[in-house]
Amino acid sequence: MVSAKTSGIIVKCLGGLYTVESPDGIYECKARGVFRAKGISPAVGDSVTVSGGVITEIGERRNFIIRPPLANLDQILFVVSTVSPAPNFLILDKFIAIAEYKGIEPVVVITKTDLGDGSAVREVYDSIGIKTVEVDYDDAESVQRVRELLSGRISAFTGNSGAGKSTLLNAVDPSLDLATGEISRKLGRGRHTTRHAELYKLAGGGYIADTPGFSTFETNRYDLIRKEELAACFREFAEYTDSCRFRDCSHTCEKGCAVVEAVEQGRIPKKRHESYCTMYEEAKQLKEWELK
Ligand SMILES: Nc1nc2c(ncn2[C@@H]2O[C@H](COP(=O)(O)OP(=O)(O)OP(=O)(O)O)[C@@H](O)[C@H]2O)c(=O)[nH]1
Ligand SMILES: [Mg+2]
Ligand SMILES: [Zn+2]
Repeated sequence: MVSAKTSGIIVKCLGGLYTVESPDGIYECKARGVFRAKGISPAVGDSVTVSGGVITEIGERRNFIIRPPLANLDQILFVVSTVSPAPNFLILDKFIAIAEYKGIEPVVVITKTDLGDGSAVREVYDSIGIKTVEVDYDDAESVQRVRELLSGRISAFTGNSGAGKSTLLNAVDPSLDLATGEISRKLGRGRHTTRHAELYKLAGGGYIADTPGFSTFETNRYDLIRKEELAACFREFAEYTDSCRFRDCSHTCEKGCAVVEAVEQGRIPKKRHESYCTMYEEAKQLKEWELK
């Protein structure tokens, strides 16, 4: 019954039409005109109230990513392949920093472990308390671990094109039947331009966003982090930043910097600090208007 009042979650948004999944069914809805007047647009992932086929209320957002527009993510799974493409720590750390900034749990998923060794990536993130999973398609248990991570939560997959995101999602839930390989890349570009995001309900509970992939360029243009806020996005720095000699320490190269010292002593992975320093330099170049 369309006229009844119900609440649910927006799973798809296309041309001003929203698909809302609620416990009593799926509704195709429009948004109340007043939202537009206030400059609010409902997004995939929003918890909403629907009445008479119209979205009348939007629940407060726990978090929001701009591109693709997704609200209320519990976690982002960063899919990294051991080879083709090879891992890029800087890009990975940029995405992880954005997730931390927004309070979304980052998880690192390592694929193509049959073609290369995933331990270098795994060790870095294990050591700083970020969850990692190595996927090996000859080991059903590893796919089961991903399934369990996704169960009951709203998640998004991201990572380089060709890293194996769709392959993994299909293994987790074969009913998704996502395109993989070359076909996917051709379709991917088309979908990319439409900025279309969609949440799929998983057989094991929970929702997963099939996104066209957050590209490198987008990290630089959207979701910028100020240099002063960057250290807080590197969780393993937290126990040291209060012990630096200077209060305005940038944690890049200062004398008496407790972070730099921890890097030298091997208590913070060197790779992570390198990413931090590069991002800090980039953040320094940002103009105020870019941070609006
Ligand atoms: N050997 C091996 N090949 C894999 C593995 N995972 C994925 N592949 C292959 O890698 C290619 C790319 O996989 P996709 O799942 O399409 O990658 P994707 O991340 O979804 O790529 P986009 O959709 O373009 O972003 C496909 O040919 C897969 O068969 C793996 O664990 N081992
Ligand atoms: Mg894909
Ligand atoms: Zn410092």
